[in-house]
Amino acid sequence: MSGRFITFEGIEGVGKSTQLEVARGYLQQRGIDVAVTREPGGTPLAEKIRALLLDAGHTAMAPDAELLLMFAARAQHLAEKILPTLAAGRWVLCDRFTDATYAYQGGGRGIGAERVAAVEQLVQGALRPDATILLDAPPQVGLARARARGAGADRFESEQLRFFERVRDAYLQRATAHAGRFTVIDATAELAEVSRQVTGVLDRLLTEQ
Ligand code: Z5A
Repeated sequence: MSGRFITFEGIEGVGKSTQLEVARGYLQQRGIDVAVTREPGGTPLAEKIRALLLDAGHTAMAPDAELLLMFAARAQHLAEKILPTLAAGRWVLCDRFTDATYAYQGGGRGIGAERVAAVEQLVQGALRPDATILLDAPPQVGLARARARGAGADRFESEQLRFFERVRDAYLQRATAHAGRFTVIDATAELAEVSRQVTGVLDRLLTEQ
């Protein structure tokens, strides 16, 4: 049996990494073999592309170069990790995937969904996540949480609030357009409540097994 592919999405600081760990623990307790990974990145080559993408010194990166680097990293990640892991019957929990490209490059950078869809088709064919959890919060909330950690801002984190508002709008449009795959969770809620809703999504997937 092939595994399930679950992605976690949302703007910066909404709690994706936190909830990925909650999901990992919950599934492992139920005997599910889980692999946790992230985008851009997840393999040595894709992590090198990630470093190029996040480097705040690359101020002149063209939007199409950013789009293609995201998908170059994704192509490697799919070939080397995601597809073999699913084929081995393991579940993959991924911190961001192509919905992030629709949101950040399509919405935030203004490239538009059609250009993103063209490259998605080239790189992924029909592959889509089985379920996507969108942690939704106003950008002010996510940015405040992320900045409280005190690390320096990368190339995306250096963007203005308006950029993150466009990203959030694009995510919510994706969730409406693909309502069967997405679950939108209010990420401003208490941690325990967000976790309860995340594990509810996992329970649904487990009963479909
Ligand atoms: N990017 C892109 O443009 N296009 C693409 O296709 C892809 C990515 C795949 C790297 O992302 C950048 O790549 C990203 C978009 C771009 N840049 N941005 N922005 P990343 O995923 O590596 O980085 P990130 O989104 O900045 O992750 P993050 O800052 O680590 O956020 P998070 O994982 O969502 O949050 P967290 O670390 O779990 O939580 C943040 C803090 O909030 C932490 O102290 C928690 O304890 C706290 N927290 C979490 N939940 C709660 C609740 N419910 N209440 C209170 N406090 C909470």
